[in-house]
Amino acid sequence: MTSTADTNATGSEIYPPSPAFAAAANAGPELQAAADTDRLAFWDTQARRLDWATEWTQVLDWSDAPVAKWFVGGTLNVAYNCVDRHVLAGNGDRVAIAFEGEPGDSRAITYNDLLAEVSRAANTFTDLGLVAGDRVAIYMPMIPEAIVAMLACARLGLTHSVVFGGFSASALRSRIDDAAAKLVVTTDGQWRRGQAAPLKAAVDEAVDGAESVEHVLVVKRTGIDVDWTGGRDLWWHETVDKASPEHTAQAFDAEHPLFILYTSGTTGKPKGIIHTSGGYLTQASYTHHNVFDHKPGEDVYWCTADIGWVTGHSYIVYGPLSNGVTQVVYEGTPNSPTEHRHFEIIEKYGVSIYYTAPTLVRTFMKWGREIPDAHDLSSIRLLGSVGEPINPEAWRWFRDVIGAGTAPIVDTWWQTETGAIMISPLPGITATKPGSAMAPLPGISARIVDDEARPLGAGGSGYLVLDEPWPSMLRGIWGDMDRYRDTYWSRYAEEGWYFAGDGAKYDEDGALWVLGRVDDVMNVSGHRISTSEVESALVGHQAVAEAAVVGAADETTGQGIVAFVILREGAENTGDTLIAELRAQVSTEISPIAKPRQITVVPELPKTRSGKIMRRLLRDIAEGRDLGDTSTLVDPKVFDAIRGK
Ligand code: 6R9
Repeated sequence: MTSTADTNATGSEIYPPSPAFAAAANAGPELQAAADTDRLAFWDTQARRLDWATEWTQVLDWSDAPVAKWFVGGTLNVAYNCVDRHVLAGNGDRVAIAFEGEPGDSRAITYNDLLAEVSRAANTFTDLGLVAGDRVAIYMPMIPEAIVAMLACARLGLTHSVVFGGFSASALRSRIDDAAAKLVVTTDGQWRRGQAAPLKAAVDEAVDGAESVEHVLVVKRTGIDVDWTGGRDLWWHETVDKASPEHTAQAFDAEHPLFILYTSGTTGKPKGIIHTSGGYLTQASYTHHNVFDHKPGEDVYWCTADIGWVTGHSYIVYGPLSNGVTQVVYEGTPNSPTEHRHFEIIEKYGVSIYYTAPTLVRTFMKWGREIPDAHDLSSIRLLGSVGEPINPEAWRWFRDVIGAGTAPIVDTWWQTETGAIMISPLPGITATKPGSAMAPLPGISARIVDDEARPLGAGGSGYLVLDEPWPSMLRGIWGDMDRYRDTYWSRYAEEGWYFAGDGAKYDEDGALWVLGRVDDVMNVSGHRISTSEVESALVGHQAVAEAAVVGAADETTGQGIVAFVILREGAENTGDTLIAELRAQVSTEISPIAKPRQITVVPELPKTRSGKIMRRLLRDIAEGRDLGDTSTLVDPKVFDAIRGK
C-alpha cells in the first residue's frame, strides 16, 4: 500500500488523519481549547489522571523561578500509580510486560506479578537500610528486574540514577560518586549478539574505593562467573526472591525527587538532571495517553529505547505503566540473531504502537524492505519517532513499509530535561508533514526566536525556547544549581525563557521543524555526546597533546564522531596502532557509542585569533565541503596540512 498524502493550499505534502482514526482517538480538539482557555486549570485536570493521597493547594508555584513547584502540597506514590491501582481496579491479570530475551526466552509479567516483585524489592531495599531520599544506581540490561528496581525505588522515595549498561566503569564511577549512591543494582552479565558479556566486572571496577556504596545487588542473567565481595555483594535471587510480596506504599510530596539522569552538556562533565514526582508523572501519563492514543487492554505497545535513556524512563516505565499498558520489553539488538528480529517480535505479540528512533528506521531502510515485508505487521496502527530529526525520506518509508501506508506517525520532540514529550502531532487531529514535529502539545508553550528574543516568521531559522514552565520540567542539576541557571536560563534571562539548545523554524503553514543542536552536543544514533567529553578522553592518551571533535553528517546514525588530534612532542605516530588505541581509550573512558568514526592526526588545528577551535571548519572538512570564510583564522594554511592527510 502507498501513503495517503494530500496537498494543501501552500502545495505541501500532508497526511491528514483518517476519519476512522480521528473518530476513535483519545485526543480531541477540546484538549487544545481547554489549554487555551486556562493553561493551569488544564494541567490541574490532567493531574487527576493519577491517584493522589493528598490533593494540592496550588497548581504551580513559580515564585522561585527557574525552580518550579507543581501541585504544591499534593502527595502521591509513583509506584502505586504505576502498579497497585491497576490491580485494585481489577486488572491484575493483565500482562504489563511481555519480556523477550535476546536468547529467545520470554516471560509474561502481569500487574499482579509486578506488584509482588516490586514489593519484594522494596522490602529488600528497606532491609538494606535505605531510606527515602537515598540514591540508588541501576546499571542493567533491558530485563524486567531493571524496571522492578526503578519502581521499588519510586515506591520507597529513593532517587534512582539509571546508568546505561553500555557505559564504561569509569563513566559509572563518576555518576555513582556525583550522586553518592548507596546501592548499585546490576547483573552478572548481559546478552549481546548471542554472547554473554560481563557487566558486574565493570561495577567491581567502578565501586572500588567508592565510599558511598554499601551494597551491590546482582541479578543472575547469564550465569557467567563473577568475582564476589562478601558483605557488600548480594544475589537478587537470594534476597528479593525470598522477601515478602506484601508492601504498603507511602505517599511522598509532589516535589520529592524521583530520579537523576545524566546527560551530556557542552562541557566534559555530564549533568545530573533532576526530576520530581507529581508533575513528571502527570505529563508522562498525559502524553503517553494522547500522543500514542494508547487504549489500555487493547493495544500492545513497544518502545524500543533502553531504560538508560530518558525515553526508557518516561515511555517504558512511568508513562506507559501509569496508563496500565501491555508492553513488549526486548533485551537485545535489532539484528540478533537476524535482521528479522523486530518484525518477528511485532508479529509474535501483535504490537500495535511502535515507538523508535530515526537511526533505526534508516538502518531498516539499508537492510531492505523485503525483511519487514516477509512479516505480518498488520497489527501496527501508530508509529512514533524520537531522538533526532527524522528525514522526510525515512518518514515516508516508515509509514509505507512498517505502517502499511496508513499508520499515523508521531514525531516527538523532547529532551532529558523536559522529562516528557513537548512538541508532537496528535494522531487523529494533526495533519502531519514528513520531517516536522508540527506543534507544541496542548498545555505546552514554545517559541522560535533570534538572538535578541525576537519572534521569527516563516522560513527563518532560530532558537527553540520554552516560554512557560511545564509539569515535567527538570528541577535542577544535581549538586550544581548555578550550572542549571547558567545552561538553560541565562541566554534569555530577561524574558525568563528556557533555552533548549536546538535550532528550529516555522514553515509557511506554521508547522514547526526542529533542525538539531546549536551547541557542542553531537547526536549519534539519538545519543547525546558532547564534543568536549570525547576530546578530554582523547587527550587522556599519553601521545595526544590536543584534540578537536566534531559531529559530521552520517547517513545512518545522523551524526558520526570525527576527531582531529595533535600529537605531543616526541610521541611516535604508530599509524593504525595509535588510532586503535585512541578509539579504545574513548570506549573505556566513556562508552563504545562514543568511539570516533574517524580519527586524523594533524599537525595543527584551525583556531580563531582568540584561540577558539573552529569546529565549523573542521565539520566542513569532515563532510567534504568547500571551506567558506577562513579570514578569522590565525593561519589559513593549516587546512592544506589537515587535508593533505
Ligand atoms: C528524548 C531525547 C534531546 C535532543 C534534543 C534534540 C534531539 C529529540 C527529536 C529531536 C528533532 C525530534 N531530538 N527528539 N530532534 N526531532 N523528534 O531524545 O532526549 O537524549 O536528552 O536528547 O535530541 O536535539 O535537544 P535526549
